[in-house]
Amino acid sequence: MKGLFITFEGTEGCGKSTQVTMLAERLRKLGHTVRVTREPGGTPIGEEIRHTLKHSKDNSAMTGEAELLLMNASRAQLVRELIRPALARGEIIISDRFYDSTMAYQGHGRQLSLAAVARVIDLAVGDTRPHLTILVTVTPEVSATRLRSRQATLPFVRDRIEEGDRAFFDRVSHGYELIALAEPLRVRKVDGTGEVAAVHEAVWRHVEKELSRLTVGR
Ligand code: Z5A
Repeated sequence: MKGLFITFEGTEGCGKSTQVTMLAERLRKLGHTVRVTREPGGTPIGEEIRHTLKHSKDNSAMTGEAELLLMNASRAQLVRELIRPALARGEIIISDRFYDSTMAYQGHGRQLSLAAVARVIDLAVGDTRPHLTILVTVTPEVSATRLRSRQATLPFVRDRIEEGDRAFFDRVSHGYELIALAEPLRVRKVDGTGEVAAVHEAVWRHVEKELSRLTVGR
């Protein structure tokens, strides 16, 4: 198999982005070609969709269905413009969120039909599926504390999705648990509450196994 596709998932503030950066650096030091991306976004078209989804001043009335389709419009572009070509070249691609986010947030969080969500995801990704997904878990309290401390250092930017209530985010967390239970070989849970370096070592243990199994570009 050419290339390796790794995704990171979890609730906001769990530490995914920090871990994505650390993993990419470690893999590059070992000589691998690594491409990092994120969802929604990752391409010029996807980044415009991201703005509409999160920050556009006129997005308050967005329906769950529109949100589902926009997430997957961004994803369809990312898969074809970036992920498939990178995998075909034998590179390692790391994405900060992918379709498990849609099952967790639009399926479980917004309570859309899980079957309909799965159909839309199928159209967006086809057979482009992650080889490994790291689900970083933290309690809602840890997540809130981290987000507060980060917000204190940045100018305020309204984010429509973060305006969801506690029940919404509880359903999202529960959704992630169900996803991990359903696909234990692909989705590996990592406790995100420890020190950054300790979390990275736990992530690395899972990634290392994939590296020895796959032929990836160097
Ligand atoms: N969404 C969706 O609904 N459906 C979909 O299909 C997709 C996405 C793909 C994207 O938001 C939103 O879109 C997201 C889901 C939804 N919505 N929400 N709400 P985003 O891309 O802007 O952000 P995010 O993905 O939610 O994550 P984040 O807020 O950027 O956080 P993070 O990446 O998980 O964490 P971090 O930035 O690495 O760390 C947060 C802070 O904690 C930071 O100050 C770090 O320095 C600190 N940190 C990190 N790790 C640690 C440890 N271990 N100890 C202490 N402090 C730490």
